[in-house]
Amino acid sequence: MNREVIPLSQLLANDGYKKYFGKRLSDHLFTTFDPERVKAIIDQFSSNIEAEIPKHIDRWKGTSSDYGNPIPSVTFWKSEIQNIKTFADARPAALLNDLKNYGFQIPNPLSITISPANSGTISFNGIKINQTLSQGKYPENEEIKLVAEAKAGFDFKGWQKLENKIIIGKEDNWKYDDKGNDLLKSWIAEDFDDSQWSEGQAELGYGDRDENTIVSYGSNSGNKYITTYFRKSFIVENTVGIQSLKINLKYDDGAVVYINGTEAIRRNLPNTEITFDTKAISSVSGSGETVFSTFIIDKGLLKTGQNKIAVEIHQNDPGSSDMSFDLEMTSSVKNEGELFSTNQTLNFIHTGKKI
Ligand SMILES: [Ca+2]
Ligand SMILES: [Ca+2]
Repeated sequence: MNREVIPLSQLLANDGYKKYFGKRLSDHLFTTFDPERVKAIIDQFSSNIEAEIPKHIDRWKGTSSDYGNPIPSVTFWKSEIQNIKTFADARPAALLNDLKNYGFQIPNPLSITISPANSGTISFNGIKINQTLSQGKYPENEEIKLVAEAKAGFDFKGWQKLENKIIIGKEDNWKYDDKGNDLLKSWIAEDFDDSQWSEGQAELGYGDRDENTIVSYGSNSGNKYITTYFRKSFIVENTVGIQSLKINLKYDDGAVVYINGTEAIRRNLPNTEITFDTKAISSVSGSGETVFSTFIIDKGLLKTGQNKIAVEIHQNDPGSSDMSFDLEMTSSVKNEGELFSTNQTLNFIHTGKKI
């Protein structure tokens, strides 16, 4: 065991400390280590140094040191950043699961929205939340204390219950084109005619034996189609009252998601124009193959009535053994009516029920 770990493991033998440590860890996983926050910081820091990377690749080419080999290419550098983001997505769930071994109960979903956006902050068990929407999990039956603070120009009105509505469920049916054709941009449009496309239940893909629908990669397993296209119509009864919109996406290896013709998510693909032969930056492997990554989406992309969603999944290599796609879309909806509480401080036990 590492020397550094010994004091912690001995402290954890104390029940009071174990309880304190697990609770504090859960607090930070919901706030400080919220994947959306962490990924935004990773993006910010990587964009700060991106312009310098080619110079450093050039400078250290062919050298070696005890620290390891130099970065071989910009693509490699980007794939390493992608790996950190995948880790950030998966880490809170892994740690919360581990807390069950320390006497904590199962983690339950928890979502907190500040409405309207940027009107204030919420302190969550003493840790300040600035972002409009915090979504994650917290161990069941633990105490949570929220304190709302309005920014200058706003007044605190109260706490209101939000209801989570599933707009598109996991394992739903999708139209798909797995012919390896270059569809250019027409297929993204709302009014594109996909009546001739195949249809099947998600997960769609091949190679992992967890698919409900196996799609084609062509006739050559060493030279598979890079891109497979997916589309779906869905109904939103009323956009009024929607506070936030979220997509949980399972993708292997890269994905772009369009809602009503507008790009809403791009993941593991270059920031340049995407064509049918654009390869994903890196391969998705390990836990990244089974987890759904969460994306907060601009709710303004939805409209009341019929909506269209279009998704392109890109392989990172024509020899890649697997391809996966599934998607869930959920919204947080405000119920009209009474406020839950008008006290700025709200204490409650996280039972897993909505508040
Ligand atoms: Ca793959
Ligand atoms: Ca799969």
